[in-house]
Amino acid sequence: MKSFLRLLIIGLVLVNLTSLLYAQEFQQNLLFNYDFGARDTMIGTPAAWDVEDFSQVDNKIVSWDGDVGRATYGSLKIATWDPIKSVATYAEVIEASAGKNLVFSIYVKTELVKGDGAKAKVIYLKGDEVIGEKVTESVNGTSTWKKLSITDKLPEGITGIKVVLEFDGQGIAWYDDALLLLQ
Ligand SMILES: [Ca+2]
Repeated sequence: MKSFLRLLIIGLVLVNLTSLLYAQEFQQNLLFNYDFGARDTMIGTPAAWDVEDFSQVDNKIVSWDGDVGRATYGSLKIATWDPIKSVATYAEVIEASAGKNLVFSIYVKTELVKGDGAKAKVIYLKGDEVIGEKVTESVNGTSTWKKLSITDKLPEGITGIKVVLEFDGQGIAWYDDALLLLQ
């Protein structure tokens, strides 16, 4: 009985340790609706991602796609026959401080995209002032889900980070599974 109790306690400690490690590994993503699973029912675009040119939402150029997704259903879709520039910004500025290591990634899928294509960037802010930015590579043509990444050390003076998705060209592009870690 005594040894059973001891095993039980060791077991409980191990379970706690594992869930702690799990939590540390998986709860650092600073973006809400990073998997684009949630749709803003009023507007019809992915929740927490603001489309800069609202006429693109009205014209169904930028939308939430419930059928296409990378790991889970839901993505942000841009579909246009005419060449356009489109910008979708994450709804919040993420608090940041100098010296931390930034890891950002997002997956992009494209179909018959001409022009510069789909990319993402992080903009560094000091209050409202822009003090720098890092841009991912661009994806055009036809491509299955491709991971775009940025790693960087945050500069002096930084107070916040803006995450931006950009599209420049024509064709169809989907964005999914965004990740932002500050370590
Ligand atoms: Ca998804």
